[in-house]
Amino acid sequence: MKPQAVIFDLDGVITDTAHLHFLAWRQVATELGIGIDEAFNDTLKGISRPESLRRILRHGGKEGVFTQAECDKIAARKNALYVDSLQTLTPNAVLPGIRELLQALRTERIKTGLASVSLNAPAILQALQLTPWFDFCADAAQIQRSKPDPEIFLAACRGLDVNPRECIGIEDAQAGVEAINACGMRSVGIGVNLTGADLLLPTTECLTWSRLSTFWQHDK
Ligand code: B16
Ligand code: MG
Repeated sequence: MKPQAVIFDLDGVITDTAHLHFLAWRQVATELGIGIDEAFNDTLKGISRPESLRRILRHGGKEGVFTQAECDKIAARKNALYVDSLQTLTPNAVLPGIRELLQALRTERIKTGLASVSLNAPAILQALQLTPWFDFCADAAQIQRSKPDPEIFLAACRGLDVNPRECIGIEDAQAGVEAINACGMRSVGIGVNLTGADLLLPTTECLTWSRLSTFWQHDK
């Protein structure tokens, strides 16, 4: 028995753009007189851009200080800084083991999907030269709710025409693991500080088809 599809998160699973998000948010936050560090940035993983800004303002005690139009402008400025930093992204930035896994899934005829809430996901896949390896990428622009809501994973399942219960989801963020679990998929967490994942692997290097296949057959 094999899963019908494997659905990937982008940031932290396929490539590590979390640091680039951090640098852009830190610059914008500093301009607003708010300090953020990498530990705080970890809590923004898998969280949409507007919701990330809300959390940063709350963190800095500035919730409700800015109008919606001002918030939109701040978020746009962060995105401009972030998009600029994406110019440094090349195919070398694909995390270890990911290309091999995508190759193995194609050989096994298992569908592949992307469930990223990043509006920049298509450009990132393009820069990594990974676009042709995905059968369907859920469109973050159509999503109303950020992870931990399962909406983005369910959209990926719909686009792939698969049953969530027959799929594996891979995530590096706590909110993402909760989103996978909430739609009945089997969850694989990447990292050490995650709770609730059906399978927890320390790095993407351990993310082989052989490991996923054993997990699917024995832990399902
Ligand atoms: P953007 P994922 C998420 O990507 C990031 O983890 C999160 O930090 C970011 O705020 C969010 O995308 C939105 O990204 O500003 O580019 O639209 O983990 O769901 O792949
Ligand atoms: Mg992530």
